[in-house]
Order: sequence, then C-alpha cells, then structure tokens
Amino acid sequence: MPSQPQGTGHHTPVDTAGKSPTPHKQTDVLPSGAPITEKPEEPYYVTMYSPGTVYVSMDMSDIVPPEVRPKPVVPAKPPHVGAPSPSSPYPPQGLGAGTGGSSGGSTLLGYIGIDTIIEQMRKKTMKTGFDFNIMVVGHSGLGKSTLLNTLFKSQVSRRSAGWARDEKIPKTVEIKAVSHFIEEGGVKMKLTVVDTPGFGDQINNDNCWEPIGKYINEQYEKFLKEEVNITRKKRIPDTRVHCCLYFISPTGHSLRQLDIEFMKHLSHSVNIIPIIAKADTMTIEERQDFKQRVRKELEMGGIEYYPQKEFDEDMEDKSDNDKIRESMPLAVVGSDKEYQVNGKRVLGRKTAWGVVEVENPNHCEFAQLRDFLIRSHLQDLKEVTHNIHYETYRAKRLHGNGGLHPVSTNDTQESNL
Ligand SMILES: Nc1nc2c(ncn2[C@@H]2O[C@H](COP(=O)(O)OP(=O)(O)OP(=O)(O)O)[C@@H](O)[C@H]2O)c(=O)[nH]1
Ligand SMILES: [Mg+2]
Repeated sequence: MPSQPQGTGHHTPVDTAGKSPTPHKQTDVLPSGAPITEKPEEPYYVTMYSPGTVYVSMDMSDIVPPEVRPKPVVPAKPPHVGAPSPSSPYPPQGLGAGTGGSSGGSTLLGYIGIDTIIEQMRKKTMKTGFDFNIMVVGHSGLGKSTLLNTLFKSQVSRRSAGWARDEKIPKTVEIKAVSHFIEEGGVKMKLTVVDTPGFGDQINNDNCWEPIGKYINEQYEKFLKEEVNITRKKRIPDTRVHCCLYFISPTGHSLRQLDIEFMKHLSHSVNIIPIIAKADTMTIEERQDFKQRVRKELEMGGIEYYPQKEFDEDMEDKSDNDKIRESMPLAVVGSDKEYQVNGKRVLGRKTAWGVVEVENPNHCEFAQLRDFLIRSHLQDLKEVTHNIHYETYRAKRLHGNGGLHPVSTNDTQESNL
C-alpha cells in the first residue's frame, strides 16, 4: 500500500482560478427541488486540485517563531467578520506591521482574519462548483443501473442510455460515462456516473476486472497528460473515478471468487465501497449474518475497501470511520419508482405484502449509504483518489517513463497495482 504523500490531509486547497462556469441549460427538477441540467456538448470542469492551487497552512507557529513575534498590532476582531469591505476600518494587516496593543482573537497577535479563509473558500467553491465521478460494478442484474437512479433521485442512468421514464432499464452492455449538472442550495455539481456491464455472464470470467481497471487507469493517464503538458489548462478536467460501488450478490452464503478477484486487483487503484445488492430478498437475520461473513472474508483476503483504516487522519476520523466499517457492506435496495405511503410519495418496490421503502432505515441501509457517500465523505473520496490512488499511478508512470517526459496516449499502463 502506498504511503500517504507528504503535505496531504493537513492542508486546505484554495482555488486561485475562481472563474465562473458558463451558464447551463436546465432540463429537469429533482423531487427534492434540485434542478438537474445537462450540457454534454460544452462540459464545464471543476477540480479542487488544479494547477495554481495554493495550500494554506493554518498553523501560525510555522510562520513566526514566538520569540520574534511582534507585539499585537491589530484591533480586536471586528463585529462583522467574513465580508471585509473596501471601507472597512480594519485594513489588511501584515504580520509585524505597526505598533500598539489589543486583546483580540488571539492574545498574542490580535485579530488577523484567518477565520475568513473558510468563507473565501466557500465563495470560490460556490462559483466554480464541484465534480464527482461514481462508478458501479458487479455481477449482471444486481441493480447497478437502478441504484444510480435511486442515489441521485433522477433518471441519470436511464438518461445516459436514452430511455424514456417508464421503460424498463435495459441490460448495460458497455462502460458508459455520462455527466449531469445538478444544482442544490446554490451549489453546482457536475456528476458523472459510470455504468458498467454486469460481469459473470461469460463462459470464461477470468480477468473480467480488466476492462474496468483499464478504464480507471485511462482516466489517471488523461489527468497525468494534462499535468505534464507545458501549457496546462487552468483546470484539468477530472474524469478520475472517485468511488466504485461494488455490488455483492445477496446469496446469504459467501463472496464469489470473482468478487474477491475484482476487489483484490482494484482496491489499490480506486476507492471500492462494497454493498449488498437487493437487500429486500433477505431477512434481517440473514442480512446481519451475511454482512458479518463478508467482512470476515474481505479481511481474510486482505482486501482494503473505503474508508481505508490507514488513511484515518486522527482519532475522531478513526472513531467515525470505525462505525462505518462495522456496518459494511451496507445492504441496499434500489428503485426509481415512486409510491404513495402514508400520504407521502416515496421511492420503493411494491410487493404483494407492502412497499419496501428505499429511504426507510427500517427497511434497508440505502439512506446510510447516501449520507456516507454524498453528505459526509464526498470530499474525502476525492482527496484519497487524488492523494493516494492517482499519486501511486503517477509516481509509477513517471518513474517508468524515466522522468517527467510527456507520455504517449497509447501507452496507458494496464494496472497500477
Ligand atoms: N428485488 C430487487 N430488485 C431490484 C433491485 N434493484 C433493481 N432490481 C431489479 O433488478 C433488475 C435488474 O436491474 P438493473 O438495474 O438493470 O441491473 P444491472 O446490475 O444494471 O444489470 P446489468 O446492466 O445487466 O449489469 C430489474 O428488474 C430491477 O428492477 C432491488 O434492490 N431489489
Ligand atoms: Mg445495468
């Protein structure tokens, strides 16, 4: 496993580009009220790791040793911090400028305004937007395409294949990445979903992970090529897969050899999140037993999945992630059909004995998966992709290439394992 490169984790990237994206066309509205827009012909790219990124160290003791620190010079923190105006009575202060004293935000330095960095970053990010690339992989018919639609409460997978709303989702036959523009609460996101054909259908299923591994590495290669270009784009288009949802068949027995092979081969190239598909086909007890067995098998096989223990940054991180790891693999149900339950419209699967509600935590763990993926770990998934998986690929690639020479397109490495 690669060691975490220096300078990661404790630094906060600040995008210096800050250019507004081109306006986009609105085509649909999510049930949650978030409009979805699609504009494949003129993609807008956002990356948190663009060239020109400045890393801001938050620890002032790095900058000024205590013995040479000047006396506090700045007045106490003004009452309306966050949006300094040109007419502000508190002009920007450099360390060591002027004289005088105060007992402001810091007893030593007075108020400098460091806490406004967060607001500045928020504004930039609101302008530039986010991108997130998610892939689904697993045996055929496990509900991969369906879950993509469920996750983003939209017809993302259907749209990608060009189906109408009421048609049955067809079998996926090729790796297909489609981008969508989602806006919620003023925050823009370019979401790319990568749907893959189910594997396990072939007579010989050996190496069926290869096309997926190749796709993942091709995205790293594209990014690397942009990085080593003499004239670089202001923002490198980021098509790297930030998260791979791996669907496990709800057999109740054990993992298939294919599952183990896939995860073993790709867990060092991409963030794999194993999930149990079609959880509505198991009883609560079967589900718990199966989850436990799968965890044990993954451990015995030495298979790392996200969130990887070795990348926990501190005790708080560890304790949060331990809880997640203990509940893995989450058992989910997917559906893009809505039903009326207790006067509310919910996504669910209608059976003869009632509706299995996708977002009801008593029915399955879909809501937990969604919260984990989007509401708590989205940024971390991107950071681990960039700082660990991409870095490993990049180091091997450049090393193998004898230094920082531009690399040829046809020269993508098969694997960065
Ligand atoms: N019981 C149950 N059925 C599901 C669930 N999710 C999807 N299905 C059904 O399973 C069938 C296959 O769903 P897809 O989403 O096409 O599966 P897939 O994994 O994309 O299949 P491939 O494209 O062939 O790899 C459809 O009939 C879905 O309605 C689920 O959570 N529970
Ligand atoms: Mg499919």
